[in-house]
Amino acid sequence: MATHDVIAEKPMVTTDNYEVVHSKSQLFYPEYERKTDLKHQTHYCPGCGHGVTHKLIAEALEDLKVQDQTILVSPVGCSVFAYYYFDVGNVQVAHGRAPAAATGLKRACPDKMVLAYQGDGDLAAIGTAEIIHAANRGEKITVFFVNNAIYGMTGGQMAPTTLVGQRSTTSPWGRRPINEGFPLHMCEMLASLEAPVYIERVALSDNKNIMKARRAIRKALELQRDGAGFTFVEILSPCPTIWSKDPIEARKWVAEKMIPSFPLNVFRDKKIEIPNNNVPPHKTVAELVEGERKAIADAPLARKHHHFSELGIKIAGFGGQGVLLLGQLLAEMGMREGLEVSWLPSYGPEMRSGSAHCHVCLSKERVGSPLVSRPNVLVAMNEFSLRKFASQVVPGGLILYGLEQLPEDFSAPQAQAVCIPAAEIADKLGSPKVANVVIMGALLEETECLSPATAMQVLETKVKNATLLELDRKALDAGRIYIDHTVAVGAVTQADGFAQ
Ligand SMILES: Cc1ncc(C[n+]2csc(CCOP(=O)(O)OP(=O)(O)O)c2C)c(N)n1
Ligand code: SF4
Repeated sequence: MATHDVIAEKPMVTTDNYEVVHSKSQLFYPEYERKTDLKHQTHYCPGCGHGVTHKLIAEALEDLKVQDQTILVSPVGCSVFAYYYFDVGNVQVAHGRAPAAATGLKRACPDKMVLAYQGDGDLAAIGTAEIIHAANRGEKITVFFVNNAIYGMTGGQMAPTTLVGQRSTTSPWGRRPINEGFPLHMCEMLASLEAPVYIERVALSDNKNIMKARRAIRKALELQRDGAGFTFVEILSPCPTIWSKDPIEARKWVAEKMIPSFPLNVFRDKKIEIPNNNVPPHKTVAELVEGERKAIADAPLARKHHHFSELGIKIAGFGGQGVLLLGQLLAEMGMREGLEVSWLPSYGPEMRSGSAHCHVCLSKERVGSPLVSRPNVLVAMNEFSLRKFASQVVPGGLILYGLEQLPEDFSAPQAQAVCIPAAEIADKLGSPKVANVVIMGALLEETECLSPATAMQVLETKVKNATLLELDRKALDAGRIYIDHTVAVGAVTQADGFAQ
């Protein structure tokens, strides 16, 4: 009681056998944001482990004198309102994302104590990836993991930690490993990683274990204060309401059912040295922004009279053919010529050799949408893309097909089609990789939308290898020359891609 104030406004209630004393850590707000008659108490159900865990954390922070340096990241779940109680810096994040948010906070404010507070649904279901990667990176945060073997807030659905045989609204016959798998043991999983410095599981089953929980919570916070590394305390915690038990029975259930499945243990307690060699040069955000601003200001801007007010280009092919890069180059060229531009990639999960396409807008006005659903120009680097997108091309638009001739049964009467065997030309130049630059040359020559000189400027800034740059220059020229000397312009689509 020495360090914690007795709340004066509530009179002490005397019962026959004992006095009820409302007391709480000074680290809690004096009053909670609740209805007037509930301002002295939390919203947690009687006997809920969240209340006890809050008290243990608050007392530890108070005793460590770190209230003003603490940032608490609250989860989604019954404890979502932790920020109504803890008088510290508070952030409330999306479901499961506390370790990711805590990572950012700690990296931005390394001198602060950053705590993530999470339930088992939050941490071990929707947030599994975040906790594993934060632990694996050895983020210097403390995570308090309140495991009550159920989703409390949403009315008792099965959690990853629900015990085998335990009933929940989504496992009404009891959890069956054959159907729902086994409970996840987060401490054991995290202890298989190299970076964490402290991992302990404790239980709120009886006073002795609550005292152990108190020690574990303090130890984790002390380690963070001393800059040690990733610390994690799992707290087996009663949820009397969802378990349909009174608070005493619920505590017994923690002891008798939960602890055998989730053994209490210190899984990790050692100082870990994470190698910190090869440190990249550090720049502040201001320096980075300034550098970027200067690069843009220094870039030569070739203001050019463009014959269009807006040009939508769709570039499609297989992943690996450089279709996305071609779009980026065009967008960058557009910027250099003072146009508004956008570039929007779209590719399947397979990336390399799967189909990929991108949308490029070049415009004199601000771009309304980066999506090009009715392109003026379609660059199709393979037959699949040609067939897929040709019908989208606007009447009078252009199809630039990256093969020698169009498929025999193909027609897109609304558009002009020009064929250019880009891969073949690139091969002859010495590398199939520059087929996209051959196509770029053809596109610039055919549409005159941007200047070839700007194309070379952009390539010069992107391609550092002199041999490759020379190859790109040749590819650009080859594409232009092919259009000038080999292709008849003004054609309507014929099977061979040439004019009638
Ligand atoms: C993205 C998203 N998905 C689902 C939900 C619904 N939801 C709210 S709390 C919760 C589970 C909370 O369970 P747990 O983390 O165990 O916390 P407890 O309430 O038991 O303390 C779920 C699924 C949500 N709010 N947001
Ligand atoms: S439902 Fe369970 S976890 Fe939620 S406040 Fe009530 S006892 Fe606590």
